[in-house]
Amino acid sequence: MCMFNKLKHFINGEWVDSSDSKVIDVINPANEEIIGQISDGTVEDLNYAVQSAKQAFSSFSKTTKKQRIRLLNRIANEYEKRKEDIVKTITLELGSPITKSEERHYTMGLSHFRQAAKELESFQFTEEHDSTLIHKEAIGVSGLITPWNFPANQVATKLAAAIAAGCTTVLKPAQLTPFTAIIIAEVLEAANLPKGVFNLVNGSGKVIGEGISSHPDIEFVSFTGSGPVGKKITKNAADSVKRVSLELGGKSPLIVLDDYDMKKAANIVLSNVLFNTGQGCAAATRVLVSQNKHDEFVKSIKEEVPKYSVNDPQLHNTFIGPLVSEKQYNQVQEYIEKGLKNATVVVGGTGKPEGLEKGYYVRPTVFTNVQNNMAIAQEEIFGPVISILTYENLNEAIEIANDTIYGLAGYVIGKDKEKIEKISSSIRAGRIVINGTPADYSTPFGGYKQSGNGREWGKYGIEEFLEIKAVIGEAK
Ligand code: TAP
Repeated sequence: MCMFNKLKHFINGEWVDSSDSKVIDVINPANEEIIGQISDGTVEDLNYAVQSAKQAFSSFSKTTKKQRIRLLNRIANEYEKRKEDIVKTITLELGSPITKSEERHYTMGLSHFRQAAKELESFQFTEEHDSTLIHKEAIGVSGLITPWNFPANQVATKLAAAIAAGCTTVLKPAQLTPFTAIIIAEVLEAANLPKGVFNLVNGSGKVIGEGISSHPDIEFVSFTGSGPVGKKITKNAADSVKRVSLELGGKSPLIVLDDYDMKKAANIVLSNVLFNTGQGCAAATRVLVSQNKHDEFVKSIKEEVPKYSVNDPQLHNTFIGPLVSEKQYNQVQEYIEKGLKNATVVVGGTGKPEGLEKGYYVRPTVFTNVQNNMAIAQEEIFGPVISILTYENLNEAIEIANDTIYGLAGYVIGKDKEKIEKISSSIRAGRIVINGTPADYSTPFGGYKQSGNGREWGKYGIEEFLEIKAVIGEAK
C-alpha cells in the first residue's frame, strides 16, 4: 500500500506535474516495503525550475537583511509546526530510530534556519577599504544536491544559507529519502516564500544531478555526498565555470590518550560511530589507542557494545536502526568480510542480527589489530564499523591520523591539555572534537583534502553563496 504518493515537483511556487510519467519507488529500510513514490524528473522539469529561479533572482537578491531574517524565522516557525511529520518521515525513509529522528535529525534542520536568521543580524554585506566599498552579493541561482543520510539537516543547512544570502535555488534531494524534502517544500510554501525562490525537482542523480551541474544558468552548486560524485559534479561544472562547494566523505581519526577513563572513552567512540547506523561523514571510525591501553580499551568496547541495541527504529530504546538500502547493506558486508580476513574481530561480523532478518540491519562490528594500509582503515564504509589501531607515542599517533586522503574531522579523548593542543593543531581536518563535546551550529562544518572544499553552518555557510564586488571610489 502506498503511504506517500508525491509525484509533483515544486516549481515557481506551485506543485506541478512531471513532464514524464516515470516514477521511483521509495523503500522503508526497516521492512523492505515500498512506502511511496516520487516522479523521476526530467531535464524539461529541471529547465522549468531553473528558469523560475532565474526569474525570481533579480527581486529576491535585492531583499533586505531584515526581510530575509523575517522569512527565515517564518520558515523555522512553520517547520516547528510539522515536527511530528518530519520525525516520522525520517524514521520511515531513512530507518533512523524514532528518538534520534526527533532529538538529532529534526533539531538539526530547525537549528540551521534559526541560526541563519541570527547570523544575518550581524552579517556585514559591505566593507570599506579606503576609497573602495566591498559588496558581498548573492551569487545567483544555486543548485543544491543532497544525500540521504541526514534528510532534514542537509537540505536545511544549504537552504537556510542560500536564503540568508539572497540566492534562489533548485533542490534535488536523494531519491532514497525524498519525503522529508517534500515536507520542507510544504514548510516553505506555508511560510510564503516568494515564488521561484525555492524549487524542488525529484529524480535521479544521473538526470537531475548532472543537469544541475552542467546547467548554464546555475551559478553555484552546493553538493554533499560521495567523493566520486563530487568529482563528477566538478568536471560537469567546468564548462560553465560554476563554483562548486563539496562536502564529501571522511575516515576520521580519534586519538585516545592514556590519561582518560577507558570505559568513558569507549562510550564516546560507540555513541559517535553507531549513531545513524554509522552513516555519518564525520564518524570517528579510525580509533587510535596506545599499546599500553589497548587491552583495557578493547575490553571496555566489548562490554559496552550490547548497550547500543539494534532493533526496529519505531521502538523508543533502539539506538541502531537498519542501513538505508540494500546497496548500502552489501557495501558494509563486503567491508566486514575484508576486516575478518585481515584483522581481529572484537564484536560483530557479517550477516544480520538475530531476529532481524527482514530489513537492512547489520551487526555493529569492531576490529582490532588493524594496520593503517588496510581497506577498513582507509576507506569510508558508511556503516557501524570501527577500526582500532595502536600507537607507540603521540607523534606516531598524529602521523597515522593524518595518513588518509580525508580530512573532515579529527577527535581526541584525554585530559592532558598540552597533548590535546598538539593533536588539534596537527591533524589536518576541518573540525576537531575534544572529549565528545557537542557541536554548535554557528561553527563551520567542512573538510580538508578529499573531504571537500566548502564550509557549511552559520556565517561560514552563508559566505559560500556570495560573490564579492569591489566598487572603487564609492567609499568616502
Ligand atoms: P551519492 O551517489 O554521492 O549521492 C548523493 C547525491 O548525489 C544524491 O542526491 C544523488 O542522487 C546525487 N548524484 C548521484 N550521481 C550524481 C551525478 N552524476 N551528478 C550529480 N548528482 C548525482 O551517494 P550514495 O550513492 O547515496 O552513497 C554512496 C556512498 O557515498 C556511501 O556509501 C557513502 O560512503 C558516501 N556518502 C557520503 C555522504 C556524505 S555526507 N559525505 C552522504 C551520502 C553518501 P540519487 O538520488 O540518484 O542518489
